[in-house]
Amino acid sequence: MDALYTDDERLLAKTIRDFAEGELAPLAARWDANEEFPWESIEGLKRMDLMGLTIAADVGGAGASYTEMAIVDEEIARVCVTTSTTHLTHISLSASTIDRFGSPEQRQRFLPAMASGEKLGAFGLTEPSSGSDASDMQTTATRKGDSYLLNGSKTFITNGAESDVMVVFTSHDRSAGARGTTAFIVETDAKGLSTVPMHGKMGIRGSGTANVFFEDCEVPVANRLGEEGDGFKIAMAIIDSSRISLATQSVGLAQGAFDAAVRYVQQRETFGKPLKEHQAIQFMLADMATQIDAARLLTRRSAQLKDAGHGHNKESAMAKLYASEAAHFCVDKAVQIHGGYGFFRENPVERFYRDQRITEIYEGTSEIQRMVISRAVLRENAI
Ligand code: COS
Repeated sequence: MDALYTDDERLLAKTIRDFAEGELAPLAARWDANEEFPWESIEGLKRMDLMGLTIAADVGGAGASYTEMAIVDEEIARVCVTTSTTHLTHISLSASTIDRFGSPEQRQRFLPAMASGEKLGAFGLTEPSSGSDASDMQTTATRKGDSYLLNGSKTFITNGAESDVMVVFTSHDRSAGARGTTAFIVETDAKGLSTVPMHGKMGIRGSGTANVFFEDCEVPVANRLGEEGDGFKIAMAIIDSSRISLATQSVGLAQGAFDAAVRYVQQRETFGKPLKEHQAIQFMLADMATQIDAARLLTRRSAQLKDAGHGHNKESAMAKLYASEAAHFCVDKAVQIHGGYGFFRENPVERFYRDQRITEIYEGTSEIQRMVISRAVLRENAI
């Protein structure tokens, strides 16, 4: 794969790898053990000019393509999945929605501070009773003069309690289903908005996850994204591209687990020879390497389609589905190769094993990806 990269892409990967290994790797275990939000990593990401990575240049971002994002965020996830989740939520879900669907005034008002990292973004879609069935929202928005009053709650919101800016999806007309949804940019210091951090996650334990409550939370009409009724389509379009980011995360963490396994098999001996000389181990490495490359190629294809302005609904779902399941395979084998040592907290593969599990659940479960892919396939082949 590396041979297919351009010189610039190779340099980008090396720069981010040095940053991630130097600044994120030493702290990743502490963030995980203490369920501590990775503020130090945000400082590093700001200094590396990564908080505005894919945000357009006219509002202060780096204007990077999704192909470049896939290189950068693979290197981050290879070392720290917590940082990757925090970063990708900020750029690929929150800022990206404002960048793509905000008015010129909204883009100028919110994006420069998000691109510099001064303001952190979150994305409020999931609710206690609507996850996969995303259009079944209970949070309401009621027009009152020049404002809307938001009432309801969101759950599992990444960066929820730490964010300054949250894109929030609501229903202004529950009888209209998906067509009755409306999106807003909400500043998290707004009166009537409160957050309660959620603790006790299996993995990505340093990333912030929160319940968010709205009680007559007043949001100006000027903060509405698009028109009333545009909300669900905005959410779906953003999730389509954000799935490329999540596929990237899975490739990165699978690569991290693989690299640890490859190091270990060359050091550890059993039955009088290094692990690497046992065929059972060699076959595991071969399957891991093949799945990682296939996942990376699917991810790169979906990024290239997006960068070229083509539809990528099916392809990003395929990348996310395959990469997250390949990551499942790889973390499992990495722990198996490490034997008892892989079962202990001091070993990064133990953390990758726990961090991986959410990749098959968030941004659409594997079952939702299969639903999206099969719908597209049947649409393309309709008779
Ligand atoms: N891009 C743009 N518009 C889309 C779209 C997409 N990818 N997918 C659907 N739409 C539009 C449809 O065209 C339809 O519009 P019309 O009413 O004008 O025809 C509308 O949205 C409703 O579409 P559909 O009937 O297909 O919606 P469903 O309720 O069947 O749901 C799934 C579709 C299951 C794909 C959707 O709910 C989903 O992706 N759920 C998972 C959500 C998720 O990932 N949650 C995790 C948290 S995200 S942080």
